[in-house]
This record gives sequence, structure tokens and C-alpha cells, in this order.
Amino acid sequence: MCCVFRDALLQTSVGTSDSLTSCSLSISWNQSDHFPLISGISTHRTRIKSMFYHAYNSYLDNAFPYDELRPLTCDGQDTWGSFSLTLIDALDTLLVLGNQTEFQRVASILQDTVDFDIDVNASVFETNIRVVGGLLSAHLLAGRAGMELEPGWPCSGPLLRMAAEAARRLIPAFQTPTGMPYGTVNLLHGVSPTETPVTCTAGVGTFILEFATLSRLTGDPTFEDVARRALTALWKTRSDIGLVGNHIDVLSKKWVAQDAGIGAGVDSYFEYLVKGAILLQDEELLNMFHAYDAAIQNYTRFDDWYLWVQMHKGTVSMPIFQSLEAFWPGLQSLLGNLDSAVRTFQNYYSVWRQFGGLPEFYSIPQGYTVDKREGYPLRPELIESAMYLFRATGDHTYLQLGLDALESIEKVSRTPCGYASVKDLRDHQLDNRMESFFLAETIKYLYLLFDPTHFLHGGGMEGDGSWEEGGEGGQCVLGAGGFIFNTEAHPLDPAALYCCSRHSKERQELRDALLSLSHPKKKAGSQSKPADERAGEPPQSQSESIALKPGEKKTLPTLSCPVQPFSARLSVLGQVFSDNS
Ligand code: DMJ
Repeated sequence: MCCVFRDALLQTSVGTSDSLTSCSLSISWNQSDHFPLISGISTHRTRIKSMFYHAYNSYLDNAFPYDELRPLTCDGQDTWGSFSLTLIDALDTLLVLGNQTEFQRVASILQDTVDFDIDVNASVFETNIRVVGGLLSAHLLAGRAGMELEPGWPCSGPLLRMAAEAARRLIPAFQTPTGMPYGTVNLLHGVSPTETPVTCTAGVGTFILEFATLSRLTGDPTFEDVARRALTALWKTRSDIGLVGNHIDVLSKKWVAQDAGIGAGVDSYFEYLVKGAILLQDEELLNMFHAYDAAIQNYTRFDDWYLWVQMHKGTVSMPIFQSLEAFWPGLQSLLGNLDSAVRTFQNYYSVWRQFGGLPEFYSIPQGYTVDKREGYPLRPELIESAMYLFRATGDHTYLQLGLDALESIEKVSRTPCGYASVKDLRDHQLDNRMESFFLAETIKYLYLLFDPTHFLHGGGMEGDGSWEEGGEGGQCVLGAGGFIFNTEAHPLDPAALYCCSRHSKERQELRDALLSLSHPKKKAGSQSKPADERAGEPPQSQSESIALKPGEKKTLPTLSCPVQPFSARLSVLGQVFSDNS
């Protein structure tokens, strides 16, 4: 009983017993070995909480229901849509910080106020990672937050329905000849006829975590199908030397920007291949990542920096480091590539120390910022990597980065109304913007860095007793297999996916059996293929799919997906998934 590719992961693991060695982030962690050395760890957590509430309360007081707070003018603005984005993005952070009552209050405000039936052009990528991801995560944490749960949770529930509703509005973007989505969709009218077909690589390949979660919780395969079709199409466009570029035409499959690297425009595509492999126990996704990684290591890596190269020739096109690339050491540590992760982290940390933050672009040969890219919009990536690496190594260097980040952000970015993006790290000029990822990611990862026994670190053996029961009769054991963070730091629970999809399979078998009794000639199972077998096929036509036509309202199915028996025995130490034995 184990993850299907556990051995492959173990082979690449070079860490000590503190390393991440299983598919589920479960580690063996001896608190007493490490924590006496960490003075003031709870003081740091208290400071991080007060940073959160300074920004959060100010958003509620001055900006809600707009998407974002403007921290210099103390008001709000819509940015990525018009759905109170900061509140959706920050919801699960409330629970991470232990605030159940506010989580409950906000979850119910969002149910009452957020409407996706709006004439707004929204980014397909951002809406997915922030809105769909945020709602899914809040749905999965609702039990732990003490919310009243409807029968059938976690396979049904109001926040899950909201997440599905938001995702349904994105589906028209995927209805292209290639299956690769447009970058922007109108939530009411679908894709505009004048919409550009040019999308960034991450905008094509960053859906599998949220969409497979939706499919497996609700039993509706459409979401996972479209995400997989986009992934398959993207995979087929890689160059002869195994690299992908930065922007692609989703109608013609032509690469429009041919810079290959691990940063802006590409980053979360690679992240989702690895995390999708872990969440879904999907060896094919892991193999894709390994193939890319071989080419990345071969062509783009120099002295543990990662440069940008021409995707067909492998020649260096931009010798720069981008702050978005700082997620990479964390991803490497998930795969057990600790030596390499540690060295790359040190490079990036040296840039942080030079400027007190990570500039958007940093010229590696010049050792300095790049013109017009000197800002630090309070991004989380280096802190995210520090969290994973501290978990994997116990090395206090990563806590030191956390402290540096805390001090810099307080000193440079704090305003009477929140925290402002840094426009220029050289003179500390500020921008009137606080992106929603500051509360969703930056604060969350900082807090988790200083709380190594938090339930979100997984394992089921530590801290507050890390799993909960769900569903009728408490037969669904949740949270014990660790959590996978989406690219906006919204945790997803693999055990819930397993629990709900297994039940929906049993229901399908029952339906097939009943059908074969009433229509003996029809072959049982012919009604619906498993999602895996459908990968690569064109999506269902609009009339068959759950995508709404403009103006159409979705009626909910009478049957929600209740839970099925799930043995606690299978979920200890995170080894929950792929085997029924
Ligand atoms: C977030 O929205 C996500 O982490 C995304 O993958 C990249 N950009 C920001 C944070 O920097």
C-alpha cells in the first residue's frame, strides 16, 4: 500500500531523516532536537499575526467589497475581477492563524455577497488560483473551522458549489481547437471574439490541482478533463531539446515568445506537474516534470542560478534571476533534491540580503537590479522555499530569512493602512497596491515557517492531532495525508479527493449495474470513461458539458456526492492513496 511512484521519489531523496521522503509531505520530525535552539519562535508568530490583522482589518474597513486595498490612499479597487478577491484569498489564512469565528463569519459573507454572474473580463489563471483555489481550500477546511457541515461534506457544500460555479465560468476559455485556454474570459459572455489567442505557458498549465480537486470532489469529470487536455497539448509543443517557451498561440500552437526558463510566465506549470503528481498519484505528470527538469538542468543552470535560454537552441537569452523563480528550491526539496535546492536558495538569499527584498529582475553578471524591474510587490516565493527547506533540514538559515523578511516588510512597507508594494528597492519608494497574495501567501508561509508543528505540515502525528472526520458516520478521514498547496498557497487535502472519488466510482458502478438490468444490451461502464482514459480527447460539447451558456443558470443536481467508508488505518503517516489493499 503506497503511492505509485514513491520509490522514484525516494531514489532522488538525498536528505536526512528530516527530509521530505513521502508523496504526502509527511516527515519524521523530532521537535526536541531542534526547538530549544529557536528562541522567541512564538513571539515571531505573534508579530506575524499582528501584521496580518493590521492589513486585514484595514482591507475590511477601507476596501471591502473591492478586490484589493490601496494602502497609501486607504481605499479599495477592483483589480483581477470584482469579487472581493482579498477576502476570498485571505479566508484560509484566518484558519491557519487559528481564528475560527472570523473564518465562519467571512465564509458566510462570501456566500451571501459574491456573484460570478457578472460582465467582467477576468484572467483565467488568476481567477483559478486565487478564487477557485481559495474557495476549495476554505471548503476543505470548513470542518476544522467548526462550521456547520451539510450531509455529504466534503463531497458537497456551499463553498464547493461556489468554487465550481467560478470554475464553470472559466470553461469556455478552454474550448479551443488545441484545448489550451485563452488567457481572459468574460464571466458572463464567454471569450470575446476579439480576444488575443496568445497565452503564457503558466496560463495553460496551471489548472490540474484545482480542476482535478473539483472533479474528484463533485464527481463531475469535466474540470479535470479540460485541465488534462491543456496539459497534454502543451507537452506536445516542447522543443526538440525538451524546453517550452514563454507565450504560445493557443489556436495555432506557435510559440510567440521563445524564452525558456523557470520564472515569470512559466513557473507554476512546472510546480503543477510536481504537485499534481503528488496530489493525484499521477506518475505521468511526474515523468513530464523529470523530462523538463533534465533539459532545464542541462541548458539553463549555471552555478546554481537558472538563466533564460532560447527554447530551440539553448543559447542564453537573458542572464537574469526573477523573484518569481524563488519557488524553485522549495519545489526541488519536495522531490528530495536537497543539495541543489540549498545551493540555489543561498544564491537567492544573497540577493535578498543585498536589497532587503527580492527585486523583480536581477542581472546575474552585473549583480544588480534591472531597469524598471526594481520593485518588490511583497511576493512570497523565497519565504515559501524557506518553509519547505526548514522542514526538510532543520537549518536555522531559513528561520533567519523569515526574520529578515519580517523586519524588512515592517520597516519598508508598513503604512497606517496596511502594507504597500515596494516600487523600488533602492530608495524604498512605495506603490499604492497590496496584492491579495500578501495575505494569502506571504503571511501564511511566514507563519508556517515559524510553526513547524502546524497541522498543515501534515503527517497526522503531531501538534493538535492533525486529522478530522468528515461525512456521514465520520467515515472520511481528512487531513492525515498532508496537504498540497496550490500556487496561491491554498492547501488541498488529498484524502478528501480520494474519499469522494472512490464513492463516486461506487455510485457509477451501481448506476451501470442498474442500467444493465434495464438495458441488457448496453455494456456496463459505457456511459462514462474514467477521467484518465479521456485525457487528450476533445472536451464534451457545450450542450453536454457543465459549462454554462451565457445567461444560463445552473440548477444543482438533486444527488450530491455523500461520503464513503474510508479506513483510518490507510491514512496514517500520509500513505493514504493509490491502493485498495
Ligand atoms: C501568486 O499569485 C502566485 O504565487 C503565482 O503563482 C505567482 N505570482 C503570485 C505571487 O508572487
